[in-house]
Amino acid sequence: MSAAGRATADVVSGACHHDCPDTCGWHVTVDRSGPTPVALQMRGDPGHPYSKGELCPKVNKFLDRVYSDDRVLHPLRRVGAKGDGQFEQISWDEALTEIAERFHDIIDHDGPEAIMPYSDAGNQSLLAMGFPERFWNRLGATRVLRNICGPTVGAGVKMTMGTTKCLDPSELRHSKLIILWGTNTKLTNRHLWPTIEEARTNGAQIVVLDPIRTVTADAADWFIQPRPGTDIALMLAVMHVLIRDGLTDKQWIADHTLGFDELALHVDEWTPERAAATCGVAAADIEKLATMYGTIRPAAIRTLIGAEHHENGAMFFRTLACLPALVGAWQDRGGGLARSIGVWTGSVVDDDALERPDLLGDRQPRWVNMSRLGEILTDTSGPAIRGLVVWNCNPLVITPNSERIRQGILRDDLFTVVHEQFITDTARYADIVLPATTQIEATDVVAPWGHLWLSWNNAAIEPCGEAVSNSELFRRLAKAMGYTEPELFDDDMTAIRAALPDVDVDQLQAVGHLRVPYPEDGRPFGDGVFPTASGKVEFFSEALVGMGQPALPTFVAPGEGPGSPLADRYPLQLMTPKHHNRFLNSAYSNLPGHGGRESGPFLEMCAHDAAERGIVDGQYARVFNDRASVEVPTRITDRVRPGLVSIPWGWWNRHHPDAMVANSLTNDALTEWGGGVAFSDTLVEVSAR
Ligand SMILES: Nc1nc2c(c(=O)[nH]1)N[C@H]1C(S)=C(S)[C@@H](COP(=O)(O)OP(=O)(O)OC[C@H]3O[C@@H](n4cnc5c(=O)[nH]c(N)nc54)[C@H](O)[C@@H]3O)O[C@H]1N2
Ligand SMILES: Nc1nc2c(c(=O)[nH]1)N[C@H]1C(S)=C(S)[C@@H](COP(=O)(O)OP(=O)(O)OC[C@H]3O[C@@H](n4cnc5c(=O)[nH]c(N)nc54)[C@H](O)[C@@H]3O)O[C@H]1N2
Ligand code: SF4
Ligand SMILES: [Mo]
Repeated sequence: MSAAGRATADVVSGACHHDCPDTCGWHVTVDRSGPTPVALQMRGDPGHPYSKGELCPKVNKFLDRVYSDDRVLHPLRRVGAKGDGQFEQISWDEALTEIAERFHDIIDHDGPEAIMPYSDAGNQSLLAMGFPERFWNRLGATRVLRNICGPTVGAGVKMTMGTTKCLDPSELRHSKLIILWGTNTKLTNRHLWPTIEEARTNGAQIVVLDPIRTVTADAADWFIQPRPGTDIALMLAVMHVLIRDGLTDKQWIADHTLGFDELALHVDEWTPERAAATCGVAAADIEKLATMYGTIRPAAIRTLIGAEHHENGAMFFRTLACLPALVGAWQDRGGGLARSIGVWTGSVVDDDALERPDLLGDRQPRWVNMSRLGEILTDTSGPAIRGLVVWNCNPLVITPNSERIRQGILRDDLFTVVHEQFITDTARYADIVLPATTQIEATDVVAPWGHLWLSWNNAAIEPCGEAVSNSELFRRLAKAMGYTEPELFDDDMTAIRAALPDVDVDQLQAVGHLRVPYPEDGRPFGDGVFPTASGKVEFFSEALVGMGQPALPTFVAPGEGPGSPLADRYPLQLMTPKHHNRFLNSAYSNLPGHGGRESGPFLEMCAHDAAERGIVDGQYARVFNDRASVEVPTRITDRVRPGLVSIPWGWWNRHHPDAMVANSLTNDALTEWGGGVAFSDTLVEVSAR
């Protein structure tokens, strides 16, 4: 159907924009009989090759979000104190004039790097994430490394394999052993679960490794519960057993790996007993896991990002990537390591054409890490940020050490603009709030990270109120600033075509989805060639030595963890995982009926740790460390092991002020490389309130 044809149809197809591996296809039924088209219904698109007609519980109710009474529909200016949430409606012209005046003033006095954009993948579509970069390149702002989710996995894997490319998770249907290592598939990647069940029906065994007994662990054939942040020790012991028992693929190792002898010597001391003491998993279970991994083929390891949230997060993935090489798993269809597949879908995207780094000219921008926002806004020793623009992100809820961010964002000399659909915890602190469209109000393309189908999203309705898409916002800002470079004003179709130079964009729009190139035999490394310096899988890495890291996979305990000096005062480790099938990160927890406003966060604790502190089930407890103190009801459960507590994450402070947010407590130390952050290396103490 032509673009015009689709636009007048009653059913408009689109694709989910959420930062979720599944990128589901949807159909929106639109009533065009009145003066303004109204979306009546949203359903999964049965023709979408991956999601096959199913959405998740939150997006099934997406229209509640679109038509919520709480939507921001007009530009707003702060009238009360910062954080009070008092705003008055203003016109777009007033908002843009004020922003441009403030920005020019900041640039004149402190230079362009005193302005900082802050965004992540709240809408992970191409234009929504990429087009704004053109504006920031032109302005020369301080830039934020978007490393809070995923890049550390890639940075780890790359040191072993020379690439961040891994197995298409849909290939798991061919596997006979599936190890879900630090990923909560049933919750976070639900449309992969049917593939896993299909493999199980064909005889596959499903093993889950997670410090928390998740819904995915409940569904596994075997659940292993290591202490968080200790899996590297467990992996070294698995290697020990594989080598000791002759379960490695010697020929493949000889042909396609570097440093096996050094590795063998190194793991010789990592007996299952030694690892058991570190990770809290019985030595017999480590033996059993290694034997399964060394004898069952094809064997696939599936991981996402949960385990990167530790100080040794990059080493976790560097070490994990060694395992398939030891057993020659890459030879088999359905064997190897599956992680984000964004590098495959991203291979058809020309990032430079989308983001136009040439607009920077000779300037080198200042880069800062998004996880250190609290420090960036409060540290007076470095250049001060005086202008902050937030979109696609809710840092007051999602970024670690969030009380420090709150302190920073309260600064009188900081001018904050937030482009949002709702008055989030972050938007409450804005000087100007600008209304953002939802995915059914703007055309865009999504390059997924959980499957290979590039997906087209049609705008189904006109923007609600005066909302604008991210690309339209930055066209307006460019004009208000007086910029004249034509690229800043490209319309959406021009920018999409530039970003997808080798894709038949008309066909993608007509069909709605298009599969990106991937090896036809399903084996990304069937030839055993890897793009490292040696062309092989590197058990021993000179490149890591150059980065000041150990050459061989090495377990280093985190600075904030059990056994560290801080553990004398704060003996419990806190995890703050995704938990809710009606939230997507911090989104939806403000909407009635999604279980957010109504319920509130809680503390999960084992009976032993609770009894030691005189805490009973349901009782409010105080969870505290040097960063914050929060009060939440306790749930006594065997889902967490002794020494570990969990506060599921995603709720807003605004609805649960005593609880603050889980991230009030979390650690903002960075991973050893890769620029990730150690949310899960957080120590706390808990007391009865
Ligand atoms: N319903 C729902 N779905 C979502 C999201 C959501 O908020 N809600 N968020 C989306 C986003 S942004 C992402 S990135 C993906 C993430 O998808 P996942 O990576 O699957 O999700 P996480 O919950 O971050 O982490 C997975 C698991 O890692 C475990 N983990 C943490 N540390 C360790 C460790 O040291 N060792 C081991 N073995 N396991 C560890 C955690 O306990 C957790 O259960 O999910 C996406 N899907
Ligand atoms: N404690 C703890 N913290 C975590 C995690 C964890 O597991 N535990 N997970 C981390 C991970 S994996 C991630 S990815 C991050 C996610 O952090 P965020 O990217 O901040 O996640 P979201 O809650 O999805 O926030 C996106 C915001 O973007 C807005 N939005 C959606 N679409 C658009 C649009 O088109 N335009 C504009 N302007 N705004 C839009 C939404 O309304 C929402 O408020 O959180 C991280 N933080
Ligand atoms: S949030 Fe994920 S599972 Fe839900 S509709 Fe979007 S892509 Fe699908
Ligand atoms: Mo994420």
